[in-house]
Formats: sequence, C-alpha cells, structure tokens
Amino acid sequence: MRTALRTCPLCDAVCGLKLTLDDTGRVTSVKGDPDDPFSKGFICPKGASLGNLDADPDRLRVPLIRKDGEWHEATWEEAFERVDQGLKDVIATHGRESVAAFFGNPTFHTMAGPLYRGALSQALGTRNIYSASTIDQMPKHVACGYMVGDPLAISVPDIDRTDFLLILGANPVESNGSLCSAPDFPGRLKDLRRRGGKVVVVDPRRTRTAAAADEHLFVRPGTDAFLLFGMVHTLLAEGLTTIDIEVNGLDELRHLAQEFTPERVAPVCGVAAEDIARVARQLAAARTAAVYTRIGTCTAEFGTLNQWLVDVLNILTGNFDRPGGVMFTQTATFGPPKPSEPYKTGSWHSRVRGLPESLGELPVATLADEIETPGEGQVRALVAVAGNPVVSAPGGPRLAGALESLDFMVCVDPYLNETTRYADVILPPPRIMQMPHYDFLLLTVTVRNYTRFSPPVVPLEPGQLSEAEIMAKLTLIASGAGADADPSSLDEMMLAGILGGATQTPGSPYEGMDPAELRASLEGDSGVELILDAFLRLGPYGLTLADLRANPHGIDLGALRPRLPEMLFTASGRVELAPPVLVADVSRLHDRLAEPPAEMLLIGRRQLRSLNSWLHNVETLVGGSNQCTLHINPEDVARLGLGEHALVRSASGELVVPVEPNDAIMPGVVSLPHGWGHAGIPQRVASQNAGVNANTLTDESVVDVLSGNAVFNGVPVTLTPAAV
Ligand SMILES: Nc1nc2c(c(=O)[nH]1)N[C@H]1C(S)=C(S)[C@@H](COP(=O)(O)OP(=O)(O)OC[C@H]3O[C@@H](n4cnc5c(=O)[nH]c(N)nc54)[C@H](O)[C@@H]3O)O[C@H]1N2
Ligand SMILES: Nc1nc2c(c(=O)[nH]1)N[C@H]1C(S)=C(S)[C@@H](COP(=O)(O)OP(=O)(O)OC[C@H]3O[C@@H](n4cnc5c(=O)[nH]c(N)nc54)[C@H](O)[C@@H]3O)O[C@H]1N2
Ligand code: SF4
Ligand SMILES: [Mo]
Repeated sequence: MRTALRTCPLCDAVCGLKLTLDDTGRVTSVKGDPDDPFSKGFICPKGASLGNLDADPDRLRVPLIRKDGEWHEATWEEAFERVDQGLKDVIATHGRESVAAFFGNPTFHTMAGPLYRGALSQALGTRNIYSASTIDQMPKHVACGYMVGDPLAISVPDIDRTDFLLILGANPVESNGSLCSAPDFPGRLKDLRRRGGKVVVVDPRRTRTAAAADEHLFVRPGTDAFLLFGMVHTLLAEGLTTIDIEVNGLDELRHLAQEFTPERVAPVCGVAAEDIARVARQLAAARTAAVYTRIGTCTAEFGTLNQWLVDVLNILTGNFDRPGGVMFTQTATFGPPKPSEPYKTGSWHSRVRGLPESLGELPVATLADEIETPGEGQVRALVAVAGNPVVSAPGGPRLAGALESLDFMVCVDPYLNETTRYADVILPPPRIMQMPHYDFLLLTVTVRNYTRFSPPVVPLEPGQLSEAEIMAKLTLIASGAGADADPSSLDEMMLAGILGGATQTPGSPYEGMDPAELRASLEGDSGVELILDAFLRLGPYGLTLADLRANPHGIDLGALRPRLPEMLFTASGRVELAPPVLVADVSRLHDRLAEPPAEMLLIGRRQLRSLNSWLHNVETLVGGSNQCTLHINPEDVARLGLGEHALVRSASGELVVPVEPNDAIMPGVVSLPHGWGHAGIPQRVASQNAGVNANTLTDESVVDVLSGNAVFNGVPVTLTPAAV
C-alpha cells in the first residue's frame, strides 16, 4: 500500500486528490487532498470514482485496427504504419484539405492536448480543424476577442470576494464550474452568502445552484440577450453606471439599448419587467458584483451577444477587472503569443455553408456537411483525438453516417465507443494514473492564482506509449516523416522553438542567452515535462518544475489582481463596448422581438455523476438519479396527456424518451441530458445504461451566427404520448 497525490483530470475544478494504491498499482481509495491550498479536500462523486475509471476493464490497452469490419489488436508499429498509409493515400488522391481533425473536451485537460494540438493541425496542413470549442465556449472567445482584443482573455468571477453574484445559464453546484476553475463551487457559494453576499440565478430550471441561491428567476430558453439588454437599458436610463476603465462605444451602446426596455423584453424572455429592472439596480448598488454565465447562454442562438452583454454589465457597473468583480487570472506558465493584429473571425470560411473560422477552427455543426458534400476539398479522412462527436455534436446520428463513409479515420481514445467504432485505427492513451498532469488551460481561469503539477502515479509499461508520444507520432506522420520517426525529435523541435523565441524576445528572462545552454538546464522526465519546465521558467512567477515537484499539494499564488491595461489588445487601446461585428448581429435580435415563441423548447441538463459522454461505463456513476430522462413540468404532462414515455420531435429528428415530471422546470420547457445513447458498443456497463442521444434532436443547421457555435438550448420541439 502507498499513497500518491494528483490533480483530478475530469472537470474544470482541478481538485487535488489523495490516492491509495496497492502493490499492483491499483487504486484502492480516492479522497480529496486536504492540504491542497485551493481545493482543501473537496471531492465529488466523479473524482471519488477515478480509481474505477482508471481500472475499467473495457479501456483499450493496445491499438486496434479494423479490417473487413472486424477489430484486431495490433502492435504500435503496425498501427502507425496503417495510419501512415491511410493518411498518405487520402492526401495523395484528394489533397491535404480532405483531412479533418477533431479535438474533444479531454484535450483541454491532458498535457498532450494543449501542447500538440497546434503542431498536429499544422502538420496536417488543412483548414478543416474542429474542436469541442464550437459545441461549447466559442461565443465567449469571440466576444472577448472583439471587446478586449484577445479571444483568450477570459475573465472569471471573483467569487471569494464578491458581494453579489448573478449566474445565468450555469449550474456550478452540479458542473463544478466551467471557464471558472473553483474547486468546491458549492462551498464557495455558501461562503459568499454567509458573509452577507447575494446570489441570483437565471435559469429555465430551478437547479441545485438556484436552490442554493437567494433568488431564482425562470427565463425562456434562448432569450437571455433580451433580458441582458433590458438590464443594460435600465442601468443607462437610470444613470446607474460607474464605468472606471477606459472604454469606447458607450453612445452606440446607449443607442442600441434604447429599444430593449424591460417592458418590451419581458414577454419575450418570460421574466417580469420589474424583476429585470430590480436585478439591474441590485447589481449597480452592490459594493462589488459579478455576472457569470456558461453553457446555457453559450450554446444558444444568440451565444456571442449573450457573452458580450454579460461583460457589458460587468463594465457598466464598475466590476470589470476589479476585486469582487470579474478578473483575469495570472497563471504560472508563459502563454501563447499575444495578438499582433486586431482580432477577427472569418479568416476563412467553411466550404459548404460558408461559416466563419474562429480561433483557427471551423464549427463542428458543419463537419457532416463537409464530409457528405462532394467537390474539391471534401473531407475524406478524420483524425479524432479525445472526442465523441457522434454523441456530443448537434445532429449526432447524421454525423455517424458521415463518419462511416470516410476513406480513413484514426482516433486517439481509450474506448471503442459511438464515434471510434467508425475508425480504421484506435490508438489508446495510457491509464489515467500513468499520465503526468498539468492543467495548462484550466489554470488560466482559476479564481485564485494557483499551480500544481502531478507526476505519473504508475509508470508506463515497457513498449507502451504516452499520449504525448502518440500525438508526436501522428504529427510526424502527418508531416511526412514516416511511421518510424522518433517522437522525441518533435519535442526537441518544439523546445528549440520556445527557447529560441525567448532568447530573441526583448524583456524575456532569456533574452540574449544561448538556447543550447538553456535546453541543458531544463529538467523533466518526458518531453511534456521539459516543455512545462520551460514555460514555468518563462512565466511571471519564475517557478521551475522542481519547485512544483517540491510542493505536491499545489502552490497558492495569491488572490487575483487587476490586470488591465496589460490584457488589452484592441486597436483603440480601450475596452470596446460596441464592437461593430457584434452591433451588426443585434438586428437579428431585433427581428426576433416580433416572432412568437415556440410552444415547447428543449434544453440540456448536466448531471453530477456524468461527464459528457464517457463516464457511463463505471458502475458507481450510473443508475439511481443518474438516468437519461426528460424533465417536464407536470402542467405540460397533463396538458399534453403524456404517460411514461413521450415522442419528442424536432426539425432534425425524433426520440422516444422516459418522462420525468418535475416542477423545477419552467412550463413550456423540457430538459434532456446529453452524453447518453450508448447502444451498440462493447462497453458493458454503458450499454446496460444506454439512454438516448439528445443530439438526435439538436439541429446542426442552426448556429450562433457570429461564432458558428452549436445551439443546444432553446431547440423547438413537439411532444406526443408514446407507448413503449
Ligand atoms: N446536447 C448537448 N450536447 C453537448 C453539450 C450540451 O450541453 N448539450 N455540451 C457540449 C460540451 S460543453 C462539450 S465540452 C462536448 C464534449 O464532447 P466531446 O468533446 O466529444 O467530449 P466527450 O463526450 O467528453 O468525449 C470524450 C472522449 O475522449 C475520450 N477520452 C477520455 N479521456 C481521454 C484521454 O485522456 N485521452 C484521450 N485521447 N481521450 C480521452 C473518451 O473516451 C471520449 O471518447 O459536448 C457538447 N455536447
Ligand atoms: N457533473 C458534470 N460536470 C461537468 C460536465 C458534465 O457533463 N457533468 N461537463 C463539463 C463541461 S464540458 C462543461 S462545458 C461545464 C458546463 O458547466 P455549466 O454551464 O455550469 O453546466 P450546465 O449544467 O450545462 O448548466 C447550464 C445551465 O443552463 C440552463 N439553461 C439552459 N438553457 C438556458 C437558457 O436559454 N438561458 C439560461 N439562462 N439558462 C439556460 C440549464 O438549465 C443549466 O442549468 O460542465 C463541466 N462539468
Ligand atoms: S469536481 Fe471535478 S475536478 Fe473535482 S473531483 Fe469532481 S470531477 Fe474531479
Ligand atoms: Mo464543455
């Protein structure tokens, strides 16, 4: 028996864990690490099941190759040769543009994801790059890009110090937060209220977060932009603004907000005009306040306008980049280069639907179009890393058919699942316990400045590849170096690039130094650790990997500090309140004012013991309250004469689902969790708890126009009784 410490890699909360392992390397218990200065011993049921997930007998241990419809275990050499041949054939026949890549949610959580995604995309030489960002947070990037000039400059609510927290479209008591890393979010909300602060939640469901708040307001799905505009209107009309940063565009904003009076928007969003005005006044009156929003307003038809208006509220009330308001994290690592030109989307457009590129990628909502539509540039091959788009992307079943038609597909994934079943080759990453862990991305959105590194708990077996080595091999294959290229050669190239750049950058701690000498001074047991060491040394705290190893519970780097104007990259050098691209989209909102709402609207629902599509094969995480059911208000059940099951129809598909009457949901709204629909896969527990794929109903033809982001919330549906 021994104990080990590591960060939980599952969700954005980055909890520190304390593990017990037996002498075979099996995890026998998982507890919260009480000595982690950030998570202080917090753990959720998913983290507590990490040992079971790690030991899941259905996880793939060796590569699989599909031949004539049958799966065969293969050596790494055979698998990479097959990948080399498969990609070569497609590129030779159809060109590089015919290869697409998809990077799924776990690439935000692994070390290999953030470090090799760019290199692999570049080596593939295609503009058909897709990721979970366009089924998640792309509207946030676009809004930040146009407002502060940097799409990665995402502010987080300073929840430990705020006096008033307005939450729209997020349920952090169950999701544990997102684009806002705050372990024990529920405890932090309790503390907020204990010190006299207020929490208001706007959500079409009375969620566990709403139940833990001072006030909850139902909002009709998809209409937050109206509500937010109504609040902006109130602040401006009543002279309640206290702008204390340099801004541009206030007059334009005032002009735009004029028509969106609380009275005008109230019938659209279903929130009373007096409530809209009152919450706006409370926000202005609070000593400090923060408005926070996530999936409910991002994966929505006006996703980017929502993100923009949320920050407009933070700015108008003097809470942007202020303690107790929303603030920018100062992470320990040196980040990507800062923008050198004004931010814009649409550097290229998708071939079939003309949807704009943003952050170098295209919307997943159009991947099926790109595969199915013949012509120059048609996608014929896919490299999918840590993603299950058949379950997680809008119009999932259609995408399944499209994947089946590809000439070649390779997946990096530990499971044979709804998506990887269409691959020709599956390359499995090692067990979770065999991976080093550092949250390059999540540590940029922590509510305190904090850092923690976890070395692998269990070593790789002889001949086994790390995820970084798999990604490096794919990159080298894509660049034409062949199946037997040495993965460490890519790491050395990346290190040379990082160190070479730093020695030539004025003001860098490495300016004018010798890159070879610097390379020799780096420490780490693998390429990713060496790169991490370099990024830490170049980072704002001058830490080293050795420092992090010496502090295995993590290091608290202090409360967030104001960071403007250092974070600003707009052409004007001010924060833009009315960027022209966003302003132009207001006409779409304006048109919607006159349209009658659909009778029933579908929204999603995250469940405490699920994590998107891939934890349902763990016994301790399925069953009980974790079921794929349709939440519906009892009023609607009676009105529609529904029994135990309902047939739900949308513009893109239909499903028969178990009905779960629930008075916590607004009448006229139904909620179905995503991530289910596991029929026909070899995972033993998941296939017994299959559920249905919610993305059968979501419509890939409808996106947030500015970001191309998928719309999962506010999908018009009709319901009829169904017999099963
Ligand atoms: N209807 C609806 N759909 C949604 C959402 C919604 O709210 N409603 N939410 C959306 C959001 S926010 C997101 S982020 C997406 C997520 O959707 P995806 O990005 O597709 O991610 P997951 O469903 O989590 O699938 C993760 C895949 O990665 C694999 N995996 C797990 N760990 C590792 C690892 O360490 N390495 C590798 N290589 N693979 C690994 C898993 O086996 C699984 O196949 O779903 C979106 N889909
Ligand atoms: N347990 C668990 N935790 C997770 C995940 C998980 O699958 N399970 N997934 C992780 C991922 S990938 C992400 S991105 C985060 C997401 O983190 P959150 O955004 O906190 O997650 P959700 O539970 O989807 O919260 C969205 C809320 O928006 C509400 N909503 C729906 N439509 C609307 C609308 O039109 N307006 C408003 N105002 N509200 C609306 C929904 O009822 C729901 O309560 O969670 C992460 N953490
Ligand atoms: S809240 Fe997230 S990070 Fe913390 S233990 Fe649960 S799954 Fe892991
Ligand atoms: Mo997500």
